[in-house]
Amino acid sequence: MTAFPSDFLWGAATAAYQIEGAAQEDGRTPSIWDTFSHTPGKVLGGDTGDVATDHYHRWREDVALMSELGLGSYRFSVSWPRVQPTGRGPAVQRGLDFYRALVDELLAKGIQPLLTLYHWDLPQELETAGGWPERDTAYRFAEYAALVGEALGDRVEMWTTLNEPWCSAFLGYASGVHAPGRTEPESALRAAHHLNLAHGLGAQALRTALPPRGKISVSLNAAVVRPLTESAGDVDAQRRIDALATRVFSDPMLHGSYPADLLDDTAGITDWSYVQDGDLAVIKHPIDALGINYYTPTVVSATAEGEAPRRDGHGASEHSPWVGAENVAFHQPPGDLTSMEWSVDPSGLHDLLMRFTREVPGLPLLVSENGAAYQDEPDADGAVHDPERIAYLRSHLAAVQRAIADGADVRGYFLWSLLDNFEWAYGYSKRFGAVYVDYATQKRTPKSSARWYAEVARGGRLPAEG
Ligand code: IFM
Repeated sequence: MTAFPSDFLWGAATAAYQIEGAAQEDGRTPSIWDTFSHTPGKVLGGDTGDVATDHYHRWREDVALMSELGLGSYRFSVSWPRVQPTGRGPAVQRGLDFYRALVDELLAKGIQPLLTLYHWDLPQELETAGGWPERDTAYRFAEYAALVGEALGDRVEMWTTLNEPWCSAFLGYASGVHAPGRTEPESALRAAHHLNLAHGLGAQALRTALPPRGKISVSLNAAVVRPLTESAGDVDAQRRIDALATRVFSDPMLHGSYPADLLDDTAGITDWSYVQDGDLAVIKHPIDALGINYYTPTVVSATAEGEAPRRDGHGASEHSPWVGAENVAFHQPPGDLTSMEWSVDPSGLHDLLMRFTREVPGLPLLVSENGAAYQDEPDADGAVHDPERIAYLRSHLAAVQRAIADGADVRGYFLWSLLDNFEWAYGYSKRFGAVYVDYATQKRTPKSSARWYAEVARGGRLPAEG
């Protein structure tokens, strides 16, 4: 196997609500995920992020683990309600101090921080004021971006505005399987626009706050959508879902316009009049890299007359996240399944990297999330063997390598996730970590995949199989 580029970033990723815990400490106030997870019936088993993996208290141990695993970079998110509890006004110093200490420890160990500003934990007060469907939330985000940028810009070089805005908009406001759990199609589209605007305003604010070496990106869970057949109906279903999953964000962010077909498809739901003059120029603010989060492809078809549309794998809800495309049917793609019942298909990652290589030549790409959940359990000796995850990582890293050979400028790979953690509506039932967490004791045990990944990171190449 040939080597990856010598400056390739080998990382792992997490998000604040999924790992930090300490939900009520040091001035933190509830986010929409605190409210949602404490609402009976919203999260499997009634799990919450109150304690999570207790990273807020164990961060030194976690950084030591990263160092032991030879990681070159760590992607984490800042909890907005920890640094700006009401979503307005001055920052809470204790909140900023936590992230400053974390970053300093990372840097001391030679691990580059990649800081995500928003990984879904909107301060509850902002949701009470209307949430992402309201324009003001985008201005609040820009203010928060400036606060964090000014506080940490001297030591953090790589910044991400939003993680997977699709989930925030469409799972949060259309299907309601994510916080805040609203099921209002028009609100989902308004939220999508205001998330786009937040990205643009946030990028502007960061550009002002950061020193010139600061780099700004956004992470999209751009979808790989494949038609079940080449029939006109199935190809049209693919187009609709691609518009709603990917182009609703990537077109304004990268090209400064909304896709005309999306506007047509959703005309019965909204008139898009909340897109104000000048918004698209703000949203198109230049970025230094595009983060791609990829797990599995999607296969769609048109629904036959009288047939009930089959739903996708984004949680159980009678409300579709695919507003304006509710008739599209979703099918299980081929391939082995992870415990999320997501099929394993690394060709999708190659396809996505090549898509954006063609669409925005010259824009560096990061695989900002990729990984798999399996039902890992320690054996009698306490070791956790996860050969399926190693196979998943190997095949997806090989796809990245193929994309690089085909001309994609991929600068790094971030395994999701460093630790087992709170998997949103699935609570703690899904384990994505390279490191096993015993939630009763908070003991961390690197799985075999963590050791394997450490070897990859150290050598900069995939080891021989077997
Ligand atoms: O756990 C999530 C993460 O928060 C966002 N991307 C997908 C992961 C797995 O579902």
